[in-house]
Parts: sequence; C-alpha cells; structure tokens
Amino acid sequence: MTKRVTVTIKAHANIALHKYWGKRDETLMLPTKNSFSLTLDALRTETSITLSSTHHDIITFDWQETTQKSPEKIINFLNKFRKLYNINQYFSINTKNLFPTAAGLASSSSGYAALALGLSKLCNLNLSKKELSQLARLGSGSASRSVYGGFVQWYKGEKDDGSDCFAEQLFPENHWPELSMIIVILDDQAKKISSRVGMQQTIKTGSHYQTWLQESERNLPLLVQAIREKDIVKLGTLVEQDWYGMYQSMLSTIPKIDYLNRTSHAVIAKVKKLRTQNISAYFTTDAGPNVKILCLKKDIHTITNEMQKVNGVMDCITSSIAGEPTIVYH
Ligand code: 2P0
Repeated sequence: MTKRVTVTIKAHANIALHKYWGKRDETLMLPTKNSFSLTLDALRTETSITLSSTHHDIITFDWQETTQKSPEKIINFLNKFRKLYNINQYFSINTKNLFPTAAGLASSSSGYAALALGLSKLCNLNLSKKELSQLARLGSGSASRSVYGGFVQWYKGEKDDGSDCFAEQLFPENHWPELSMIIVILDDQAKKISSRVGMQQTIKTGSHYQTWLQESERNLPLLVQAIREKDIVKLGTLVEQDWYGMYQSMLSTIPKIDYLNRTSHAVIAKVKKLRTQNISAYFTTDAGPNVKILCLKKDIHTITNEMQKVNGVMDCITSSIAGEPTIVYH
C-alpha cells in the first residue's frame, strides 16, 4: 500500500481570538459559528505514526502505555479516517506535547492536526490543506485550524454534509511579527468539565448563547480588518468582546460553567490595570483557568514581570506565531 513506514510530524496548537463553542452536528463535528485563531510557536506537539502489523491500534503518550489519558478518542478518530478513505490498516502512534497538557492549552488542536498530516503522508493520500483541515476536525474541532500556521479562520459552513466547513489561513505567520501571546499558567489545573460536554450543555440551556452567536458574526469581519491593519487596540477590544460573549454563555448555562478561578480573575484585573498604564495587553481564556494575553513583543518583559507577582501564577509561556505543521522525519 505504501513505501513509508514511519512518519513524524511537528504541529502547533492554536488559541482562538474568536471562539468556537458548540456544534451544529456532533458526528461530523460541525460548529455553530465561525472562529478565528493564532497558531502558537511555543505550544508544540510531536507525533510519530507507524504502520502496525497488529490488528489493533497502539497509542502511547510520550512512549508510556500506562497513562491516565484515554486513547479512545484517538482510536475513534482513526476509525473515522479508515472509513472515510477506505483504508484497511492499523497504526502505532506516539504523541508528545512539549507544553503542559490538560491545562486548557488546546493540545487536541495540535494533536489531531499532526495526526491528519501524518496519516495522509503515511497512506500516500496527498490530501489538500482543505481536506487535512476537514480530517483534523473529525478528531477535534479546533484542530481544523492547526493545519495552518499564522492567522486562521474556520468557516462553520451551512451544508449538512460538512463539505463547506473547513479552515483557511487568512494571513501568514510573518504578517505581524510584533504580535505575541503570553500564556499565564495557574496553579489549579483541574478541568471541571470537558469542553465537548460543556459546549453541549451551553447549546441546550445557555440563555445568552444566541445573542453571542449573532454579535460574533457581526464582529468577525472587524477582527479580520484589525489584523489586516495591525491595530492592536481594535483587535484586543474585539478579542475581549468575543471572549465575554463566550464567558456569559457559559455562565448562563444550567448548571453554570465557570472555568476561571480566583487567580484567573486577579490576572485579568492586572491586564486591565496595565492598559491604564498604556501597555497594550488584552486577555482571553478557554476551557480552563489559564489566561492568555495578547500583546506586542516590546511589552512582553513588563507584562510577564507583573504577572509573576500575582499569587497563584506558576509560569508565563511567551509565544510568537507559528508556521504550518511539518514533517520532521519519514
Ligand atoms: C476554541 N475551545 O475556539 C474554543 C474556545 C475552548 C474554548 O476549541 O469537542 O477541544 O474536540 O471539538 O476543539 C476546545 O474545544 O472541542 C475549543 P471538540 P475542542 O479554541
């Protein structure tokens, strides 16, 4: 079937500036809204895939088979891949995150983007970027965006079959070299509810959800324009507005979903205070307590210094914008 036996892929996670939260189709993983992200250099996953001679898939995390992490999600994805491309082959997969996992740092985005590219190469499918994005989406929605580097938009599409649901790069990674993100890692890493379950509950009961979807649809073109113009104030304001819509939607869910803790709120307060001192810093959060700060390179030192003073802050990871996933070995 193929000449290649092992392929190793490096891919980067992304952080959304306009958020994805909710699916219009659970099986095809089609989202209810468009979203937009930055692919981040500091959040890297390396995944090796080997054709397996056994009749089952073998999944290891950093070469450890005994792990708390469940491989079922990956095996489900492989089953979807085999069905979609009519492939009769099992795989041995090792994946390693070079950043803290399960910390609301979207490791599934880089993980499934790496798997999609690796499987395409290993099985000689030569999938296009659009097809890779659609394949990665079947593992995790946000992974459809990590198939690209730079500034990426994921279109929700309208069709039931998902053929118009894919991501694409709107600006390359070198479009705005000054733009950076600081990921503030907090002490409490316990994820209370998975994002998959959380978003199902918000769709069903979140009273603010529809308001956010409408507002977000109006604002996304403005966000793209702010990036085109490299206007950090306009961009940051829109990023926080979309975050607030998501956060309000989560809070209005029954029972309430709140991933933030006291330290998250203290960090957010500090970000707002820095703005009164003419530092361009804007926050966003995801399905965890960590806070991500959008800023310019020249302010990184000042901002991280301030964040390190907040009680409960463990670490600050500074990142610039990454390129697309690459094959490091085959
Ligand atoms: C995002 N998040 O746009 C949003 C913001 C979390 C909050 O994408 O169910 O792991 O696998 O599609 O992609 C996290 O959700 O969820 C996420 P699934 P995923 O980045």
